[in-house]
Amino acid sequence: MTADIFDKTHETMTRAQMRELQRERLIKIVNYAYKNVKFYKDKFDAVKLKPKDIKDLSDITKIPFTVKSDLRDNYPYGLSAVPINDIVRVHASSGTSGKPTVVLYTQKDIDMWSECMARLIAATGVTSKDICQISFGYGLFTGALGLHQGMERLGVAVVPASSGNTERQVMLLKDLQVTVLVATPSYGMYIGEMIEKLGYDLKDFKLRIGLFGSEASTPEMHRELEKRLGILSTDNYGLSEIIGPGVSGECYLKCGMHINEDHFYPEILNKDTLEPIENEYGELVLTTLTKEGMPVLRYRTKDLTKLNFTPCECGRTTARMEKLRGRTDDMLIIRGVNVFPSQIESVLMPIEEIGGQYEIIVTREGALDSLEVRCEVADVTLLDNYKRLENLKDKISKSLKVILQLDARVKLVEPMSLKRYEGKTKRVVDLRDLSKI
Ligand code: DLL
Repeated sequence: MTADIFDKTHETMTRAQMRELQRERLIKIVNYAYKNVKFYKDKFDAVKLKPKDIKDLSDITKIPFTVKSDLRDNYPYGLSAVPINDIVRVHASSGTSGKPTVVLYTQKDIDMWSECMARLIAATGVTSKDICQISFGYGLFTGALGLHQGMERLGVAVVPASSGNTERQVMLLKDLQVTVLVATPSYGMYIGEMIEKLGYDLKDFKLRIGLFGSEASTPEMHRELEKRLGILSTDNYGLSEIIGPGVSGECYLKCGMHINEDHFYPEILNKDTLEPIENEYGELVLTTLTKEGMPVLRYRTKDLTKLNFTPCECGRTTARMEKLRGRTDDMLIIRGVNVFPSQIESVLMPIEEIGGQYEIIVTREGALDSLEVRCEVADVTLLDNYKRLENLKDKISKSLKVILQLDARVKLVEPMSLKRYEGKTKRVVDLRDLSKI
């Protein structure tokens, strides 16, 4: 398999050329943000920083961070760098509480976003001959329209199915001979389960590539998606505050997510000291280098990853970020041990006897934290066989113990009994705060 490079100029630059372009664009965006957004002027003035102090990429560390609450505090239009008549689109991120964080785009931003998406889509092997079903929810969420625009930019036929009504999703995939699926990995898994439940054979479908993103997923989860859907399953990453999807994505070789780093400048910082680090996992901090409507300087994503600057065998030279290990705020501390949900997922996915969905429940019994992992058995008859059930539970607990260094209670439940989500899945239920009451 190969994949066309959509923008040879920007995706195959030498490191020196890329750094020079980033330097020029950084200087420009810093001056632009300082001049047009009061929030940035105030932040710079508070630390006595002038735009002219930013001469080189390394000077970026002088710039104060931007965090999610800055967007909320300036709700809805406070961070706009242009008058409202130049804004052509408003999106918002799905906040769990309070006001959403609103993000703004000019037409130039939409064009840049579409180009960034088209690059990442082409890198997976998708071409204008493909038919793509978008099973992200359309609306304020950036996922659906972001992928939609990129697909159209590449000349792909788009089926804007949106999420929900999973039986109908399967019908559309089959009848319209869809070749590319876009969804969250967990919804992709649900669609795969529905295909099986409806008694179809993979031969009834023409699916060949999946672009999954918007939530954490392990390589094991992608292998499961490949098996269930008969596709190449790729991961792509982004966040509303920066643009939406389109920040980075895997090429068909799946060895890290290529960052559109001529538009989004990445830094990796030690998550505690916030000092720059190399070749290590840390918090990803992003700066938009070209965004016009709402430029964002040094945004703390809270996402943990690591960068690789070596050119990829696909021909692209853009920096690659490792699949996300999780967010700094996803990490559970259970009896003093750090646990990422992704570690649990990587244990569960390869186990044949269980399905692709799971739930993690953390409670506090007395002074002690307790971890329960619920998973569905693949074959319901197993629930009637006590010995096989106990053996399977034992096998899962032992594998979890090796990875987590922690005892977990395993609960096996009926197929299709755990809650399914059509967007981002909530895998963790942490009841510890409640149990303190
Ligand atoms: O989820 C943008 C997006 C849409 C990306 C569709 C990819 C595909 P938000 O709703 O603002 O934006 O959520 C952003 O989701 O900070 C990560 O924690 C998480 N996230 C996004 N993509 C991935 C991924 C969209 N591929 C937040 N792997 C980010 C792991 C991801 N986590």
